[in-house]
Amino acid sequence: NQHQSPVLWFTGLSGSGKSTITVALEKALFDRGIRSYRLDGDNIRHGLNNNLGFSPDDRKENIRRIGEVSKLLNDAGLFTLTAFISPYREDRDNVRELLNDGEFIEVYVKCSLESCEARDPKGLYQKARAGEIKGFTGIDAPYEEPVAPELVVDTEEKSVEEAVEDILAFLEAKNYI
Ligand code: GGZ
Repeated sequence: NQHQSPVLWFTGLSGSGKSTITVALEKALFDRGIRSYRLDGDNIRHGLNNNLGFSPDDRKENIRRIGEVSKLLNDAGLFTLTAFISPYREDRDNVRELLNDGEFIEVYVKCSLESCEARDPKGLYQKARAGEIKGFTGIDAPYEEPVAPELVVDTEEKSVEEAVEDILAFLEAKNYI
């Protein structure tokens, strides 16, 4: 099990901090000589998945494809860090099934809707409240919390640096790094 490259699957509401944490984690891993690759909306939803929107079916297909890409990156020996809301438990579990035991690390980026909405970095919650965006996660579309994630990172309690430290400590304890 030593130095097995995992897929770190970050899930949580919009504005919970998934992207920020994966960017900081990528750097921290790089500083330790570990190459990782991040998948997020910028390199997936604008490319491979640019034909998908935010309906339940499209989100399902979004996550399925990201799962398959993660498996390929993982096969190539890279640490893979994914930052998608991935609101449906079943879809996340399907990715878990796709990978070998121990290769899927579900990281729940926990942050209350109230805090995410207060942060509203892109003004999307405001638009969703105004009815300008329909089917926004947490407002009028569901988010199914993980039942048994490998890790929970509470971004109301912890800074980005602390979150990264916790993740590194987990990876060390489990001999991934
Ligand atoms: C949720 C939406 C929506 C709707 C656009 N619901 O804060 P962001 O902007 O950067 O993160 C959100 C991102 C979610 O894309 P994902 O691929 O992670 O979603 S999923 O896993 O559910 O497929 C948000 C923006 O896209 N966005 N419309 N209706 N987030």
